[in-house]
Amino acid sequence: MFKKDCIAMLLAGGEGRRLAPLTSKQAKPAVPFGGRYRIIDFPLSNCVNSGIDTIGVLTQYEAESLHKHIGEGEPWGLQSQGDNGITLLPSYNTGSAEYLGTADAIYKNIAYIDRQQPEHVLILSGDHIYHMDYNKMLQFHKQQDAEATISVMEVPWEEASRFGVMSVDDELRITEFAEKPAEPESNLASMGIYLFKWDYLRRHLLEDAANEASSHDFGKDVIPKMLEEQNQLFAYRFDGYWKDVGTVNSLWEAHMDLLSGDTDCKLHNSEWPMFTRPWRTKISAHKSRPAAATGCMISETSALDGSAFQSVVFCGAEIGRYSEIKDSIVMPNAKIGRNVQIERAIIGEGAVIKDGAVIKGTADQIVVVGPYETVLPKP
Ligand code: ADQ
Ligand code: ADP
Repeated sequence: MFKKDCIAMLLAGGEGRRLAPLTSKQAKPAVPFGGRYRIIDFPLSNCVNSGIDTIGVLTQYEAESLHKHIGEGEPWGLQSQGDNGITLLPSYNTGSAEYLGTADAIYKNIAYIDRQQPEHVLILSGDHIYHMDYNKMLQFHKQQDAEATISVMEVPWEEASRFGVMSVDDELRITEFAEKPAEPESNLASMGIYLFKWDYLRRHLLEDAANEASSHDFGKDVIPKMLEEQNQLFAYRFDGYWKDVGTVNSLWEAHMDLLSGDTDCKLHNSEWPMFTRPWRTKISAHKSRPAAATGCMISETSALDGSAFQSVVFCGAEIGRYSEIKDSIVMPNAKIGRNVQIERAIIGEGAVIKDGAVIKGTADQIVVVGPYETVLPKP
């Protein structure tokens, strides 16, 4: 086995309660995104495009949905050979029923990481929409001779309390860190993307595991502990598009960002290709009426017979005659009947909306129909 420069560990086990009911039968990273992808395709494609060829995917909640999607890793060219390529690391394989937190998930897979003998380990999250060259972050991390590097960006002040926030000095050395503070003193937010020297992280994981007072979470426990020791922790500024799609409204907003085009996170970019496992749909040919859509992203394998405005219609979705879809997301294989009105809504995968139904969200809250749910018209 060769010593590796950098491997990635992708945390994909979170329950995603705030995305309910979209996560009722699927892990959050398996939730559909962008017409034909799933959220986890973003970090996976970023790894491929950054030349990282060894990825451990840590699964727990509704693990099966991710295992089916990832399979042997063939859509990403990452079929595993020994420990190379993608390796699924479900909590039930570690001899323990569950990962207690994000740090515990990595701790329980120390043996897997040790086998790779990596110099550095990149920790990724499975619920972010962004294109990022991890190599640039790795170069920065090496130049600083950092023990740990956290990818950061400024977020709107009113959202800062949803994140880990920090202060840095002129050289971007982290001086303070607070995980989701009620009253944030900084809007420089952690993107939950970490690079560590492996021997350094390994020591901290062992210490954290032995600490009974710890919740075994990177943001709550491990990062603050590292900072206490006054180690070389650096912030790496990312200036592209990045969105944590952990809530219904943020998932909806990220789709609207795609439509408005004012994001550098393009789905069709030959320099940063996106890879995915294609969906199975019953619709094979282009069936939509071309004039029926305004400002939309309409999948080639959908059948739009009604009309759509500022909406994303995924593969295999069907929208019947005289139905109107506005500011909405229609996920794969959803079936929408005739005379249906949908506005500011997310229609889950395989949902069935019967003729004449009306589904409307409000200015503050997007309404969601769960996967495989049926909605009837009000009598
Ligand atoms: P959160 O967004 O709250 O904060 P968290 O719930 O810790 O993130 O989940 C991070 C990733 O780990 C997700 O992809 C999730 O699916 C996965 N995960 C969660 N629990 C897991 C478990 N037990 N086993 C396996 N995987 C698990 C974090 C940081 C903040 C930072 C934000 C940025 O703590 O500091 O600002 O990410 O989004
Ligand atoms: P396959 O053909 O690969 O065996 P399926 O067609 O059964 O898979 O399912 C494809 C996807 O749709 C999976 O993610 C599965 O979880 C989901 N799915 C299919 N039918 C249902 C259902 N009735 N309820 C929930 N999820 C479903």
